[in-house]
Amino acid sequence: MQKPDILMTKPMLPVVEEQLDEAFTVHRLHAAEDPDAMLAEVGPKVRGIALSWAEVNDAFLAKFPNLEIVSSFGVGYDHVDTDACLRAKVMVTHTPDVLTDEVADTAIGLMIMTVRELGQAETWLRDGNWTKKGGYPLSQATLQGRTLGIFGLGRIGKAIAKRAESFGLKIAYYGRSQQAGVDYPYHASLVSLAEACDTLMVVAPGGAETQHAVNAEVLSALGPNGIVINIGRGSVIDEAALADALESGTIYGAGLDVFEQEPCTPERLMKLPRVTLLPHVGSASQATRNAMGQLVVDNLKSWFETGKPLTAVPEMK
Ligand code: 8YV
Repeated sequence: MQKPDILMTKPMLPVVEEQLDEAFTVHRLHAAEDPDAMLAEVGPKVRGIALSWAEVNDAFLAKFPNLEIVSSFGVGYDHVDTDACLRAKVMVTHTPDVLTDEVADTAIGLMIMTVRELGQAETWLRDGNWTKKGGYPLSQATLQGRTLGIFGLGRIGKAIAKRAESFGLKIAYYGRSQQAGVDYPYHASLVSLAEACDTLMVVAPGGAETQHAVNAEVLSALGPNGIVINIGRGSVIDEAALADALESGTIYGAGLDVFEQEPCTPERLMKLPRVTLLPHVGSASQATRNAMGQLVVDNLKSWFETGKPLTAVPEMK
């Protein structure tokens, strides 16, 4: 039987590429000398896409008249216009669950790093300041007694909440709606959540609905003891408003794993002392990334073998 033709938009992990090559005829967009010419030639043959970090919209879909499925790497899929995919009758899958614990672990690590300035303390030691100048200055913030406001209590948000409970933090949340069976106090607006907490954990997905949801008003409601952690998407925070709030002392500090224009990190944030910045490493262990990649492969195989995906995005169900 002829192998289905699929397109890969960027290089993927070796374990993924090996399996895709075995099951499919793979066209590598990133390796094409002339991507437009390549798409014109293979576009009509392509039935599936193994997607990482490419935008899928009407114009992109128009190049693939016989496309059946976009199998996207990552749990977030704000780069995929699902309405356009529904119109084009293209299935979209993502890679939930397999990264939940890893991202939650990273979120807690980033929160503690930020509150207790652990990255800055390590730099102090590495720069020889411990011997030259003495101990690192006492952190003016502590984790103890904090209230964690979670923006986006989905799978990852809940895993973060579970961990934070064991640290003795009080927890509250905001999301599109109050969740049945969840005992944490619910706030119907982000400003109300920010008023009620001093540590705002952003786990919300990107996209138009959450664009710049964390704005100057929310930051002002968080207050001078406030710390913002973002492990979701950079677009959810108005970065200029965040830099203003940090510079003016409107809030205390921030820990960011995601940014508006990755891989660029704003100079203003880089200069601030109580800010911890990570290069989008939330899910970035070999084991977890392999598991995510495996799900990209398994969704494609399942689709072409049974006509059903394993982990369709909610809009498809
Ligand atoms: C990955 C992520 O960094 O799953 C997501 O939505 O943001 C991360 O796990 C990304 O998807 C792939 O590079």
